[in-house]
Amino acid sequence: MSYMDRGPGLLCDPTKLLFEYKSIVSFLIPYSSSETSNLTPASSFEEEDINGFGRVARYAQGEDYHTVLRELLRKIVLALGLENTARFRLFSDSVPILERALASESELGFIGKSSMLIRPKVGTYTFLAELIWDVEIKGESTFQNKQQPKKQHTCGSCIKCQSYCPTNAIVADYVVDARKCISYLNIEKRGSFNEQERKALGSWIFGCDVCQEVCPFNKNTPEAVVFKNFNPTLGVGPLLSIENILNIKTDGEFKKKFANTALLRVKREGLIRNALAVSINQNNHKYLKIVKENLLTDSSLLVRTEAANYINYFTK
Ligand code: B12
Ligand code: SF4
Ligand code: SF4
Repeated sequence: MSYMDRGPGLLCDPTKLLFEYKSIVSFLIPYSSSETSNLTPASSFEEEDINGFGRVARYAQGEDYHTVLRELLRKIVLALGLENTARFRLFSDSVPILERALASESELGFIGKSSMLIRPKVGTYTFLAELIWDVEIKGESTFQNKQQPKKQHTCGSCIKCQSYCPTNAIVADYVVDARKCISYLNIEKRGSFNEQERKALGSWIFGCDVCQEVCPFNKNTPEAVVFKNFNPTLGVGPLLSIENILNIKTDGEFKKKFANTALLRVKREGLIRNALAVSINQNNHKYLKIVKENLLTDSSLLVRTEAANYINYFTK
């Protein structure tokens, strides 16, 4: 995650992203709800029922949000007739700016102890995106309007996200130690896992939703606000077959299989690494043949290393 290592100067200064910056418009786009009809949350499956499959976090189950959100924001600029006159840049999870702090300042919600931005009645299953431009927005900011202080929502005495986090990654209220977070390990981390990291994954092959599944703000949230492109039937859905992943032989095949999904980020070798880790955690040795025949001679050093680890684990 070295892309975030830029210091407060870049994280907090929009002129570093657009020199002519005058204002930022923050967007919150729901991708899932408690009523999502086509969705069986990956975490709702019992461990014994999903042997041979890896769990996928909700945000990655439908179409790739990077593409969908850029397109959406571009349409908004077009609809305002500003595409040719304004200087603007559109972002979502792509640059080192404090998206949750911006959303909180824009009063789209509040930051919960899990560090997620929570919008009451909508929950946490939301993406954040920004339009940074040289357009001055007239009118009084409600944030600066001290006469009408904003309604304060908080987590109260709840600590469910901390108690249920499988790796104790929420080390204090509002503080996530990314190195312990499953979502870091199975998406952002490059290279091999040590034993502790491998165990931490459990059955999560891409992302993790535990701290959100237990959050009371995600109960009784409406489907009506969920953006249709994030319907899990349009992407990979909640579970991935380990065997299918281990049989992906080339990067080209991987890109084709996961085109327009967020899984492209982890690359073929990362997804195979995760699949082997999940299989060890599920005590599943039925892939020994595929691993020995295909993966020990793979073009990727990471895949060869993880293949050797898998074989050692079950044959030592
Ligand atoms: C690095 C990163 C991660 C890391 C570290 C996460 C972390 N909590 O630090 C890892 C890989 C672990 C991760 C995991 C996930 N991530 Co992430 N991640 C990011 C990324 C790229 C940067 C966040 C970051 O570290 N910023 C630096 C720190 C210092 O800032 P911060 O976390 O925003 O929090 C600070 C401020 O909010 C500030 N603050 C707190 N309260 C207030 C109040 C006010 C008024 C102000 C001014 C400031 C302020 O203090 C906080 C601590 O310093 C953002 C996109 C972005 N550019 O912001 C997405 C983002 C935070 N991730 C997102 C998502 C969806 C996830 C996952 C749910 C994915 C998944 N299902 O697997 C998990 C959730 C884990 C969790 N509990 O946070 C969404 C969150 C949407 C939301 N509704 O909150 C974001 C915003 C991407 C997006 N555009 O939608 N992520
Ligand atoms: S995403 Fe998973 S590992 Fe990360 S803080 Fe939430 S529950 Fe813990
Ligand atoms: S689970 Fe509880 S403490 Fe954690 S973010 Fe949700 S309301 Fe806040």
